[in-house]
Amino acid sequence: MSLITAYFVFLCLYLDNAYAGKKHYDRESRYMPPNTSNYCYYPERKIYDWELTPIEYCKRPCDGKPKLCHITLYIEQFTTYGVACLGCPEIMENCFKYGCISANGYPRAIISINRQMPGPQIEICQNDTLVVDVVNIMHESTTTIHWHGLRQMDGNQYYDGVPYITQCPIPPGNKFRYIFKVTECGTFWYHSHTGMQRLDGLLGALIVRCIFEPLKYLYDFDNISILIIDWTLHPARTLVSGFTIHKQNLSPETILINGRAPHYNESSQKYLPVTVFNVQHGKRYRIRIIGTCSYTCAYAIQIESHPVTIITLDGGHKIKPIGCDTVIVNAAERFDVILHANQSSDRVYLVLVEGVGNCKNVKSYAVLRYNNKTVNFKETELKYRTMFPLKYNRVRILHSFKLAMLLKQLVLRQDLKKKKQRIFVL
Ligand SMILES: [Cu+2]
Repeated sequence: MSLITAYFVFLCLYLDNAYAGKKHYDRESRYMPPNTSNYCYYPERKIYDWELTPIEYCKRPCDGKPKLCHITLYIEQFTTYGVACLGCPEIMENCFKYGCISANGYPRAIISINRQMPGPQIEICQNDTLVVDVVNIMHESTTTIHWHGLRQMDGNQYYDGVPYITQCPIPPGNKFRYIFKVTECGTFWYHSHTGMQRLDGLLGALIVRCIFEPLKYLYDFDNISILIIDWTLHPARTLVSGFTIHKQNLSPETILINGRAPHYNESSQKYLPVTVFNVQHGKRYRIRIIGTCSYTCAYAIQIESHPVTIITLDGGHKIKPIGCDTVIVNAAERFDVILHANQSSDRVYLVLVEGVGNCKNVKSYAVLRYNNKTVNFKETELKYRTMFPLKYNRVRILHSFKLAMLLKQLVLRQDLKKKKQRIFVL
């Protein structure tokens, strides 16, 4: 009897190995994560069920107890300044309605995530396991999501989001589950890695807080992210078709800060709301600046009357804190800075962004206010028009930029130490 049992066990093991071997060399399975089967179905569309997505579930002080964070991202063809914005800006609250992506005040085909642009900010702790169901409800495009800055190690390579390399692109009407443990911490972001979908808004912030944060003593709050999105009035595919060397200086039309840019609506003589950041007087804020931009230009960022201190670069790379007035951000770079809210709380301040080089005519702003002070968007708009070009040494910037390209940060930081006004280029 025991001989028969032993024979049966060996037979099972043999068949299992043979199957695993076959699977390993199977051409199709190269693109599939282990333990999944090919599936193709149209997801059940419970319209608006993303409103119930517990995106806040993992946002917490990091105590070293890892969580499993399961969220769903619905990727959809959508529009800016669409029906949900009806009445905006005459009826100001409509500009903040769910599904209203006011952008720069013009309707434009985009790709939204859960009807938001940028997509929902994912906030987790180091060592959490992220489970993201990406549901493609676009009609005609495939998609993938790349988690920018995260090294997908230890079997996570299937979830890096590079179509045809690490996964099959997700066809319309299908979903794909990304599942990986996040062992790094810092400021990251996610975006489509398919075609030019990133230029159409398929992006969002991914904040991974450290279990042990040695720079915690430098700030009181960690709740502000600034996403710089370069924006055009036309969808990306219409811009790049026939792209030739003659069009290499292609520049965006405006810059969205967290999805909003200034705009004057002539028919109603009203001003579109821009993004407003609120601070409490006397407190110090960790601000995560993310270059969610796509063009070749860099962008200069200044927060009026508020020099900042840079503490980390590109995720969790900590540097010796360095003060500066202007931060220059290129596509995909991240800067974590400290802002001390120590100015007069009687007025509002502008967060100014301006293109560098070929994009020097592109500018935008957001508002920094103290203690929930009411913002008059007409006043801020009039002030904003007087504030450009930004004051910083452009020659030095370009010079520094070349240096940075050659020698990365070392020489540049030495150079900055000698100057009165500090500009930071990565
Ligand atoms: Cu990226």
